[in-house]
Amino acid sequence: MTDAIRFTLDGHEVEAAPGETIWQAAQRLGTEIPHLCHKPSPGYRPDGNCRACMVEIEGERTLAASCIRQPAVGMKVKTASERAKASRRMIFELLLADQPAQEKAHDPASSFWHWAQAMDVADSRFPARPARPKPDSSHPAIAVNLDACIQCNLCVRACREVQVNDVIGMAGRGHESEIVFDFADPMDDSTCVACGECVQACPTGALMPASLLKEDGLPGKQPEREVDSLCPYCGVGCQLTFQIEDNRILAVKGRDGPANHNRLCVKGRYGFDYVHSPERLTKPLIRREDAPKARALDVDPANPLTHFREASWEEALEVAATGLARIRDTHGPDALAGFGSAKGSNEEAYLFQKLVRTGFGTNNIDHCTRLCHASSVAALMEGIGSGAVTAPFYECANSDVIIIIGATPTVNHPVAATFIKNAAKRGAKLVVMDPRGQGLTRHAHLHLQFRGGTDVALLNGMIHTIIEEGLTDPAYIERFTEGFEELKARTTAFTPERMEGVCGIPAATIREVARLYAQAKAAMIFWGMGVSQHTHGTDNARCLIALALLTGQVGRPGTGLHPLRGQNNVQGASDAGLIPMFLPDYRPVGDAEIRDSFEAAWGRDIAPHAGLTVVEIMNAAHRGDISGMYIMGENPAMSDPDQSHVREALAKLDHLVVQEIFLTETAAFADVILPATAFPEKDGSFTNTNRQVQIGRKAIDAPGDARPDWWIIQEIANRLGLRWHYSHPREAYEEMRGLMPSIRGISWERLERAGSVTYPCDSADDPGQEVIFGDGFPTESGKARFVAADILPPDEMPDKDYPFVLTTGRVLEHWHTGAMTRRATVLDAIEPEPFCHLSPADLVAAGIEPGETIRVRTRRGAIALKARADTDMPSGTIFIPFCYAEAAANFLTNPALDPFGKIPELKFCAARVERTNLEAAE
Ligand SMILES: Nc1nc2c(c(=O)[nH]1)N[C@H]1C(S)=C(S)[C@@H](COP(=O)(O)OP(=O)(O)OC[C@H]3O[C@@H](n4cnc5c(=O)[nH]c(N)nc54)[C@H](O)[C@@H]3O)O[C@H]1N2
Ligand SMILES: Nc1nc2c(c(=O)[nH]1)N[C@H]1C(S)=C(S)[C@@H](COP(=O)(O)OP(=O)(O)OC[C@H]3O[C@@H](n4cnc5c(=O)[nH]c(N)nc54)[C@H](O)[C@@H]3O)O[C@H]1N2
Ligand SMILES: [Mo]
Repeated sequence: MTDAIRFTLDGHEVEAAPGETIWQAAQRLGTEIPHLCHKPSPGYRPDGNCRACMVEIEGERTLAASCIRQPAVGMKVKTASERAKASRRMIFELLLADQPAQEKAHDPASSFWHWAQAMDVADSRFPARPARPKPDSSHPAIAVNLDACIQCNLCVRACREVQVNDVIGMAGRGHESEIVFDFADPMDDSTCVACGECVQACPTGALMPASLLKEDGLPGKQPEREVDSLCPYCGVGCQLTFQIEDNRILAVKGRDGPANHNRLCVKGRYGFDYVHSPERLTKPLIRREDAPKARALDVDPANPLTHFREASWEEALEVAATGLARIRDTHGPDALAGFGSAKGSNEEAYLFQKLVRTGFGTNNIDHCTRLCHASSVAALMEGIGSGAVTAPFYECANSDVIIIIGATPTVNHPVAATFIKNAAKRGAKLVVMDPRGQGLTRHAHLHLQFRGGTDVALLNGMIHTIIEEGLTDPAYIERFTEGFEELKARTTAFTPERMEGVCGIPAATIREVARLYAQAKAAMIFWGMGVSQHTHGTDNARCLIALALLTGQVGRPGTGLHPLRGQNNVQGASDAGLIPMFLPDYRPVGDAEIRDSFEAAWGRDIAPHAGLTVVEIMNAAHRGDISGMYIMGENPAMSDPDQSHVREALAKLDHLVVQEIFLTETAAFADVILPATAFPEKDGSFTNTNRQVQIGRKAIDAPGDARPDWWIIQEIANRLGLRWHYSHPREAYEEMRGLMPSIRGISWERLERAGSVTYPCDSADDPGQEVIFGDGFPTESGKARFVAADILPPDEMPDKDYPFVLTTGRVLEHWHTGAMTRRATVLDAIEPEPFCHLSPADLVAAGIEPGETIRVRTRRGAIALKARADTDMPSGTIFIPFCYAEAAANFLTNPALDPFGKIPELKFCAARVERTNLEAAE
């Protein structure tokens, strides 16, 4: 150790690292010092308020709190002197006086009771406080029993400093002080987002998962074992631990993974019980002959036997495969298509595309990435030769400017958002570019609330400014890019002064943000669906790439381009080849040499032409050009635009095989339904938005006859004439690794050991590359390419008949089509019904009361739902989340496609708002 501090700990000469506290040094050297208000976890600042960790320092009159005190050279510290021990016992006795008796402890396994027992403190000489705070059981996930609160302040730090939600505070002084939520509201009425960080931090059980308590506040079921795994929801890839009793998940804890450092959000922590839903599919099902597809959606997912009959696996697989083979052999391979899943593992994605390519014989294989970042990936592949992020999201810790455009991380990537908020607190300047207000606005230096659909105008205004004002990095442009002159020529007309009229942001502000970004030492851009889900989504992303290349804001610490990936394995599924134009690792299927190498590896021919994309496949099915489909873990009857059309297409298919965990709106149209295991019921690797490959482990047994996806895919493959014999996902992974240079250095065995490795990773001793492209790009010339974009309006603009802009998206508690989260008790209790969000001014103008049922209509359909006043909405725009089947937003959306990414314009169409109670009154 350089500059180590030599001091004496309990009579031994030891060394502390600079900045290390006595508590930390002691802990590292194996000496445990009691602690309550101190949480040795990343992001937690020691506070030294509870005095449970007092130690004696020779020559000092008073004892010192070891969690905040750093040793000095030559200091003599005694952690176990009688004086220190007596003082610590006194503290525990004082605290014990106010605690519920041990037999009535909410959490007998809490840190408080652990230390009380270790120190042999069983009762107290001191009187208890007369008034005991009442329990607050208002929240479905978090039980609040402040009679156990010791005011150690950890929950306040958890809420304010770690997750930066600013809900919990300390009110009152001295003896009167207490923990409050907002203005002493009941927990459920507060602005709490239920991330549970406070629960995980609480050392006494004053804040606990409600799932672990009985109604009287006493412990209920207790976990008997724990399994380390991952969160099944978003692309952040939080590591977590499932706590299990009797094959049921009782609770979930955050783990110290690279992407989350013990943090979780409400879905990861409290959204797990969908796996125990009584509506899980447990038996293979075959459509009954008396159940026509025209009335498919009459089926009740809780009782499918009105439309389906149960079958053995043998029979169901036979019917499933025979139907597919028949279509292949009579109408040709391109009459078939497959939708794989970004909720399945890498191995499952790899096997699925291999099945479609070699068993069906077509490249008609796609997945939800098409509705998601397809346009971003198209622009990134074209511009920098790689579709993944150039740096992990936590690089923002090293940025001084952070742009968030068309993404709402506090809702959709809540744990990533905590690191962005941490950066803002540290002083980084956040610039939010979004037509709607959102959770990060409060932390932002600037919020550019521009007109929806005008990103190219705003961004071209910035590009123009940077070039015109000489703010580019000429050395970077010269060395690492091509096409600058063309970009310059094509953006000269886009002055901020002219763009102001298009996007609604004052020219001076456009210039200010351009300068801020260009002159930052390190700046990072995050983007999401507001950028990608447009008919000009690829152009939007091209502009973001151009900004980074002009200024050299890529390839260094704190810089980068980060399209926040959505599903937990959308990065991995795309890497594994679940895409119609690419074989694994984005190798073009049209390239004969590449095809040869895969044909050699797989022993089968691969069709030379790229396949159709998601929306194109649905259109082909509607026309009758595609008549058979295999859909695994995807719910297009809810997630694709223009639902009426999609559902007609699904009903027209001669043969539809759906592999699911629930009887979804899509499965309702199936001829055969194959019951799959859910995330915690199987092993597999998953790749998060940061390119981190991580291991998900089987924690519980699947219900009934549900089988792992990889097993089912293999059974279908073998019935289509392929001879596969994988006996565990690791074998599929190793085969895939042999074909994918990006993960060459990440063996399954290494994954099991390390839990997480970042790709690209070339060899067993390559630690994995986090910030990439510092020395060039994986393009033919090694240089990145500028691609200029012109201004195009959205496909369908508001007009007299449809005066509003409808934009769609998500809410924190629900996942996409709701298949999982509407069956997660806590999540559905928090957001149980659909709302259309309108600006308060628009509500007043239309004479609509909040809570009133309205009808929203577009040229494609209409749905009825309640109105909600939302101050984040700009006037003239309405927002509907697409998770509610009873008011499915995608009946309304426009299927018009971006020509490059083939992504539909889910963020913009023209809509009308109608009052329904008027009709009732008439
Ligand atoms: N709770 C929850 N989290 C999720 C998901 C979920 O279903 N629920 N889904 C996951 C998936 S797959 C994905 S892809 C991500 C998506 O995560 P995000 O990309 O954050 O997705 P959205 O909420 O769809 O849209 C983001 C923002 O785009 C803005 N926007 C609308 N129109 C425009 C525009 O024209 N320009 C710009 N710049 N912005 C616009 C909206 O106001 C909104 O704030 O979330 C992931 N995380
Ligand atoms: N209007 C509108 N529409 C949109 C969007 C939008 O912003 N607005 N966003 C788009 C985006 S970004 C995306 S990513 C798509 C998402 O669209 P989808 O992928 O269709 O949506 P999910 O609800 O996530 O569907 C996943 C399905 O997998 C099932 N599942 C979960 N785990 C497993 C498993 O282990 N095995 C199997 N076999 N099945 C499993 C779930 O029950 C669920 O039905 O939606 C798109 N649609
Ligand atoms: Mo997505």
